[in-house]
Parts: sequence; structure tokens; C-alpha cells
Amino acid sequence: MRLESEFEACKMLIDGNESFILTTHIHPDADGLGSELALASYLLSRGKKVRILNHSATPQNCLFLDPHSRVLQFNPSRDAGLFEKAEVIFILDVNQLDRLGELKPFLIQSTAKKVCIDHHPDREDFAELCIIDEEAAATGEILYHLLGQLDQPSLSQEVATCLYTAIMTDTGSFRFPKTDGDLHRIVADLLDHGADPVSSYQDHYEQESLGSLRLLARAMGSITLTHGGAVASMVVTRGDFQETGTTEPDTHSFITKALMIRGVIVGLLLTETDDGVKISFRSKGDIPINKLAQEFGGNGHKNAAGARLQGETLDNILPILLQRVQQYIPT
Ligand SMILES: [Mn+2]
Repeated sequence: MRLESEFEACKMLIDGNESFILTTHIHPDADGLGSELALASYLLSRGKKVRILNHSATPQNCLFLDPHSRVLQFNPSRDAGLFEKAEVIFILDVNQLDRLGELKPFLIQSTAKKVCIDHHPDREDFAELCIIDEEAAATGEILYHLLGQLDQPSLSQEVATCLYTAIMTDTGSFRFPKTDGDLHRIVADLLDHGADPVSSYQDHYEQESLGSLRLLARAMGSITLTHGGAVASMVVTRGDFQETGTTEPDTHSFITKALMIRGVIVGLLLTETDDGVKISFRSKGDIPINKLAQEFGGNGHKNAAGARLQGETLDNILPILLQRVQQYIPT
């Protein structure tokens, strides 16, 4: 099995320590949160002290993963001391320190051992132990194998739900390229342990507000096609947020709509933020759209990436982006 020696090293760290902090990226998703909660459940079953601390609050559509309210939003004045006492810090579904938000300086200063479990490429070198599998469809998939290697008694329904939802969301409901037979065998096992595909889907995806659908209508109204119909771009402005009573996380699934248009192989979503512009990149097939994201200081996977540009404006960045994307379009 891949990562066997890393799993063994992780087991020793768990066996030999008592207090743990778990964290994931800003704007956490079901993969980051599901992975945290699955690992926390195991650590708690071993009688360990565990805190899950994230920069951002848990979004509404992930609250069902956390029935015991174990995930806390980081509060420096309340939680700083925990970083001095913690022996091990797990960093899940992220491998760039900047993506930890307010936790970054506390994590750097902490003398705790850092363990990074992730499936994103281009990792930053900050952890004593890296359990990274870029071939994994989700961090939840790595956690499934890790828990299998630890002396996890049996997957509870709660943990099966966390890992199932992590994989469901990170595979775009089992249709992204890393969805293969092995992954479906994992999913089958999770269903056998009580994960429910009907309620997971409803609890996660059917939780939109009316405002977010009105925002989607605006974003779809903004779509323009360029590069002979190969590139679809969408724009969301701060005015759109204000007038629909929504915020940035409401845009999380919009970019997939751009790829629904026949002939489109690159989708771009530009979102005006409080301090600049966020760009979401999607591509089909062999187009390495994370390379384009890197040109704008961002990162991500081959077909899905993002970048945040502070101090930039939509009017300034859109023409530059449309010019740079040209080199990624096959002629
Ligand atoms: Mn993930």
C-alpha cells in the first residue's frame, strides 16, 4: 500500500503523545472538516486530548458532519495557550501555511510536531511528517486508509458519513478524473458502515439560500465566451453580494456552471472581495489550469485551482487573465 511507512510513523506519534490540535484551510469544505472529525473521533476513542481549531467558521452545509460541535473557530486570546501545550498538530487538506489564516503564526511558533495529511500538489516544507498522496481523490480517502492501518475498532456511522461526504464533494459527486474502482470500493465500505448517500447529498447540497440562487442567476447572466467559445468567464461583484444578501462562500459551486456550455474547456470565475479579486479556475482534460493559477500567485489541482489577488480590480485583471489563458488553449 502507498504511504505505509508514513502511516506507521503517524501511528507512533499518536501512541506516544497525548494532546493534539487539528486544523484545515480557510473556508473549510467537507473534505477538510470530514477529515478532521474522522481523525478526532479516532483520537478521542484512544483517550487523547483533541482540539479542532479552524480559521473560519464551519459553513452551514457541513454542520451535519459535526453533531457534537467539536469544530471551533480559532480565537487567538482563548486558544493561543493550546499551541504551547499541544504535542502534535495535524494539518489536513492543505499544505500551504498561508491557507491557515490566523493560525499560521501560532503554528510556526509552536514546538509541537506537525503532521500534514493532504492530496494537493506543490507542498510547502513545514511539517515533520508529510502524508501526501497527490493521487488521492480526497484527503478523506487518505484518512480512510490511515484509520484502517491504525487499530481503529470499526468505522462508526458518524465517521463513515464524514469520510463519505469528504469523498463525495471532492470528486464532484463521483465524476472527477480520480474516481476509479478502488475509490468506489472505499465508498461501498463506507455505505456498509452507515453512510447514507441520500441524506449526505441533501444535507450538503440542498442547503442553498434564495439569495445564493439569485446570486447564481446574476453570475450566469455575466458569462461571456472568448477564444472561439473555449473559455467561459463569469464575474461576481461586491454589489451583487450586497443586493442579494450573500457572501463569498455562496459562490463555491458557480464555476462548474461555466463548464456545462458545449465547447467550453476552461471556466474562469472572478469574484470581487473586500481586498481585491479572487479567481477560480477550472479546465477539462489535459489543460493544467493550476499553472495559469500559479501565474497569478495561486495554486491547486490540474483541473481546479484558485488565486487571490490583493489590491487588484476586476476591470484591471480580467483582460490580463483572458490574454494569459490563450497559451493553455490547444490550437
Ligand atoms: Mn480536498
